[in-house]
Amino acid sequence: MDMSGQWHESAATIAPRTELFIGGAFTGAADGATFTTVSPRDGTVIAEVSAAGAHDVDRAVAAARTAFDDGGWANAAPRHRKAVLLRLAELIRENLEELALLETLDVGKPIGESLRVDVPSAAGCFQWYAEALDKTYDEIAPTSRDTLAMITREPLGVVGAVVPWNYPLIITSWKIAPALAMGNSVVLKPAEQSSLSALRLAELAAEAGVPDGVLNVVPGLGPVAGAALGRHPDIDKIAFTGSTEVGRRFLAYSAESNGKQVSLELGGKSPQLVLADAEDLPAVASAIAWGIFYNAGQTCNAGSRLVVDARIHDELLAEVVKVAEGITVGDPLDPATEMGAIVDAAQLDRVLGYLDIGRGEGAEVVTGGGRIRQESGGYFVAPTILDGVRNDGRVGQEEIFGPVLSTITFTGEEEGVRLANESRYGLAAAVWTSRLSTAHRVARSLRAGTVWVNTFDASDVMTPFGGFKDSGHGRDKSLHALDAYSALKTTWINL
Ligand code: TXE
Repeated sequence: MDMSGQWHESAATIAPRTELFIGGAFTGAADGATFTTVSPRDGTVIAEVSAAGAHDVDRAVAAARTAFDDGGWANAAPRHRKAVLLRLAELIRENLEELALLETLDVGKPIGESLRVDVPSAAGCFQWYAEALDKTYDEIAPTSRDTLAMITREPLGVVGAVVPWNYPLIITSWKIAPALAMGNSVVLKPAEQSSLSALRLAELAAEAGVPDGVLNVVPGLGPVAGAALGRHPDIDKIAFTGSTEVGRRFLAYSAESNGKQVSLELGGKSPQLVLADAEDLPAVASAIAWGIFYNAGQTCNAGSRLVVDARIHDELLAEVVKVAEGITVGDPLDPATEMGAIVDAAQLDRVLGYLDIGRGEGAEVVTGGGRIRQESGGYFVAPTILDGVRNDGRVGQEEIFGPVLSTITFTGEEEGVRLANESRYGLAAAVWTSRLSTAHRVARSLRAGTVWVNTFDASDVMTPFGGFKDSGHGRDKSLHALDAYSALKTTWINL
């Protein structure tokens, strides 16, 4: 049976939520503004989505503040918030197919991945923070016996979450699950390419028992709705994932407004450092290929630089090419598809532009190298491998955010580590070696928030994720994220 038929049918009949979600209800923008959301799988319009203006952001922040001050969520027993967030995790799982379809239609990722990875990870994230929140204790300082000094965590208040389109549900859950767990109210702005799953999520949160106004969603354009959140005087914290350029704007918005906290998870140019003694090159090659071609390279920690010792360059690259050429690029609604579309026409142009820049810099296109499946109307790029890339050139340094692997060659561990670190980014890095001491030594030398040894992309909600250098600061996931959504209060008591 052709399973894609079933998904095409569902896609034809799905009726996504398209309005702003403020104070527990869907509502249009005050001025009636909308923007068009297009499916990158075929270039067709999915829906017109309400575009929040500054006035709508004000309404959402006011609803969030009122709900926070009301205390129904912030002051509820942790056990109560836990039950609600567990119910939300369950509702996400019960609506797996609908959420997966929204995600795939909106951003063009393969339906199999939305079903197996994106939706279950989001549910798992809510579940994990729900389970954690009534096991988190406060502290008493070891002061003298005639005083008691309690150190307690309190919610920050109103949190603004501004997220990108590459993993809409997952990255949203990384922000709002710990924020809600700690008792904050949230105003979420999804990326303009990917508002649909966020709006459905808000509805499910309400169904789970999140009180009106505690979670608001304001789709809209970055420079309008995103900037209004960044500059809002009544938001206590912005949690942002996106480009380095926009991330820095949020620091400026904060400085210009109320000095709100800002946490930034930004871009990357993660090296796959393969030393000459790496074992099992076919397995290494598979990890390298999927480390860049998964989600069509639109992953902040994508292993976009293959930094390989000259002694194994030819053998390894041949294996990576084999994997790349075996990847099924196709209709994201077809369950057999392994790599889907680039999110929109602008991003497609950006990726193709980098391929021209690479050629201009003297890189050799070993496989791929351009747009494919153009007849579908969608935005597809072939898995592409560039060889002979200069680490200090543009394709060696800049985040392409597409299915393009840049190969850089070195000789000896020292040069390899130096090249791996010669990047403005520091989100993630991997080292492949068969020697234990080398693995530890190199892992210590790599300047990145996550280092993988003989693996790539291992991740779990229980481990922190975030960057060094221009990849930002602050960490998503793990118990450490609870600190990012709470403030410490010290209370002294005279005994
Ligand atoms: O990101 P933006 P874009 C990188 C990647 C990609 C490039 C551009 O290299 O090619 O960024 O992608 C909101 N004020 N990453 O343009 O613009 C926007 O609406 C306030 C890496 O999509 O940073 C969206 O919600 N907000 C990254 C969010 O910022 C603004 C994931 C992210 O969009 C704004 C995505 C403004 N002036 C892109 N302009 C990662 N780290 O995973 C935009 N926004």
